[in-house]
Amino acid sequence: MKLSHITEARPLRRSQRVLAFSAAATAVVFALAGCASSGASSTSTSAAKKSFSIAFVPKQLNNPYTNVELSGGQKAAAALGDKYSVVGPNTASASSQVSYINTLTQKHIDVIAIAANDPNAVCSALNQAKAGGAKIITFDSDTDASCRSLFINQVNTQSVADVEIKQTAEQIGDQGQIAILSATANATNQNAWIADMKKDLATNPKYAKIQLVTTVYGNDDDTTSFQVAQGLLQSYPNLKAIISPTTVGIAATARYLSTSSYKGKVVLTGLGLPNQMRQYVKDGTVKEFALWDPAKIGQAAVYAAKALEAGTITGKTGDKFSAGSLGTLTVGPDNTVIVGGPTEFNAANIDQYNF
Ligand code: RAM
Repeated sequence: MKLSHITEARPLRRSQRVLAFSAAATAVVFALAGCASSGASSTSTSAAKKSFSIAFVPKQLNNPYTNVELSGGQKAAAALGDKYSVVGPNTASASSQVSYINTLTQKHIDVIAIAANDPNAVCSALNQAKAGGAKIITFDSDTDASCRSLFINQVNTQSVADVEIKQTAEQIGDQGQIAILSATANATNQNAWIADMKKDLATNPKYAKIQLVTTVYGNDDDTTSFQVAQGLLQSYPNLKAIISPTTVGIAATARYLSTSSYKGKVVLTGLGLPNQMRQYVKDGTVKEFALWDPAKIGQAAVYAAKALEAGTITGKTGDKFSAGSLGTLTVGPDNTVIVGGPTEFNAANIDQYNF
């Protein structure tokens, strides 16, 4: 199948699992089946349509995690015969997605699936899309609940916090200073995980001697994250561990630690892609980290979109839909679908994973 790009796009090439994006592209849209949208209104005819158009708006392009997520969406849309496209900013700042949403509204895309960089900054644009007939799904990072029908959450929020704190506490003997190196300050998913980590630290007596000294932001930019990690270790000479619940942040921090005097002394945990973290597990920089298969999020989003478009679900709690190889997924509280649980990676199992 051919990938075609529509607006301001530079040439894209297709790989088996991971889509490579141009670092300089300001807007990239590519689609299976030739084009992103037929231009037809979806308002009243969607249920009768044979196929629909879904556009993914990730937090940012050029993020390896995003690319794996999208590969799952692309595959599912191809399997279902639906039109798939991606458009989004190169940086994950709060309002960077707004203009892309507006363009999708003008194109009458049937479903917009967005990983929000900010819970509220995109809402008015999404509401306009909705008014034009589009259905709105969030994935990875939610908006305010009023701005979407459904949230495809990779994993239960509290379970992410629990695994992060557990892996960290174990390695520092349940005591000492720790810090969090997050993505952007507004990211809904990051902030939800951080809030639950703070709750764990405050309420579990086992963690009473662990002190969270600061949260810093690498903005899901590799260079910024690397520099912020470096600064963190200079500012807190007694730091025992860094938790980086972002794939960009943990990889950059691991790279910094791996050639520094902190290697093997300062613990690094967080959420990382096994393919990015493998070398740091093997060289002893990192002992354990966690994640899930991001491709499943893209897949779940496409199947949820299909069910919304067909009118078999509305996104209410208790709704069920078939999601291909993921089986039947159920909409839980807060119109949220949980795709799976976190997997813990270490030297013993990391070679079993390829994403
Ligand atoms: C980064 C992004 C993304 C998050 C993953 C774990 O790539 O911040 O939103 O879910 O890490």
